[in-house]
Amino acid sequence: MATRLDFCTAGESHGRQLTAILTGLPAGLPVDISRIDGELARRQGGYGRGGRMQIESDRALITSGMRHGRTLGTPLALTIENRDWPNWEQEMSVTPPSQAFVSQRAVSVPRPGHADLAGAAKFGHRDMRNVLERASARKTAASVAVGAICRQLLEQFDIEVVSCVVNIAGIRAEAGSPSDEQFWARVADSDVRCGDQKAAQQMRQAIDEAAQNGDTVGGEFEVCATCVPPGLGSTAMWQERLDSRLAAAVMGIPAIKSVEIGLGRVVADCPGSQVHDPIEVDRSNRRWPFVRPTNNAGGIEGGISNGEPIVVRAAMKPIPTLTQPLPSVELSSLKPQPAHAERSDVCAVPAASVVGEAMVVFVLAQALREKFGGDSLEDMKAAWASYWQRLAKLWQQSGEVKSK
Ligand code: EPS
Repeated sequence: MATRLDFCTAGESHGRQLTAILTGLPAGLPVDISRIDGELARRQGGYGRGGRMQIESDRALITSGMRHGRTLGTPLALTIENRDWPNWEQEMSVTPPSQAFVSQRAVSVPRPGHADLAGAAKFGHRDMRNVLERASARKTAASVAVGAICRQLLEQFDIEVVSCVVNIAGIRAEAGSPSDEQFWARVADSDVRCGDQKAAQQMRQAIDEAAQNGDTVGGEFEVCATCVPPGLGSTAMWQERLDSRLAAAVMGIPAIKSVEIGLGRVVADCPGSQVHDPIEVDRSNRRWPFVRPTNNAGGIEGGISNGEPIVVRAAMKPIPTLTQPLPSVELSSLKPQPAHAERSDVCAVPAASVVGEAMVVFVLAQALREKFGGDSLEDMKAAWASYWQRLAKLWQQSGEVKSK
């Protein structure tokens, strides 16, 4: 369906480029391309990244779907070059390499925790480079570029999405409230994307220690979306629930092992009186007169956005490429051998937090397109205005809110 916002990406970590195709954008959306590169730069940063980020300097090239700065309502295609590609041209050639070429980088000892072994079994590969190249989180650059475009759609409706790191290697920090501008400025300035400077320092130390020990560390990030209208998602079908879609999108980021909305797993330990958010009325807000003193639901009730900030938290496992490798098995001999090791990151939680933002942005933009439809931004805005008018009328008719 043309109005269904969707995207797919292609590209190997050390191949020529990443490609993304994004369908279902309305026509007439202004897109500032420099902002895509800004988001790509944010994803590239972060304390604990390996040598690869010194090579890459990601730039998105939009090749279709736009004219004179605005979307056409047709599929939008973009590419991001891999600057490491010239070092891998023969190794990653899409055509058969010359006969003289002997791979120095064939991978035959799977890394515990990586897609290597399961992927070799699934696809029938002997050289597990054929698995790891696409399993690599390099592809998340394409998702972030897509998110940067979808974010510009959300901004047309005043919806904002931010994220911060709340745990690295077990060192925890609180997420700030969405309105705490100083907190978010500290997050933006922090190379671990943490707004608590003391915790950030300890996080850096933990990353340094892991690097010294040939080890890696994981952590958690939190994404928060504000000004999301009530009514996105649905309770009708499991696939339509906003929470199930956010969970799938964030779980789809490489290395994510858990996703929580609002209070998350803590709901299991508490009585209903301490979990559910009371409903109060603020009569000065005519179109949405409901106020919640708490937001344990993380902005979603029954799979539908309820007008409160949407809060998604995810846990990332430590990266499986260890320079002090774990025991494994060489696949052709089945003899024990330390796992494959190559250049990698020690910690990618700050980058994952930026990717998490992009995925939440995408799901919200998709749900927004579903609710407000239309072929152009103008159509969408008309549907948006009429929805808010309908809501305002509903509360006026119920006698709860007197018109001014
Ligand atoms: C990755 C390993 C590292 C990361 C890479 C993901 O790359 P390389 O093997 O080339 O050193 O830096 O992430 C990126 C390239 C990126 O852009 O995020 C892996 O194995 O998943």
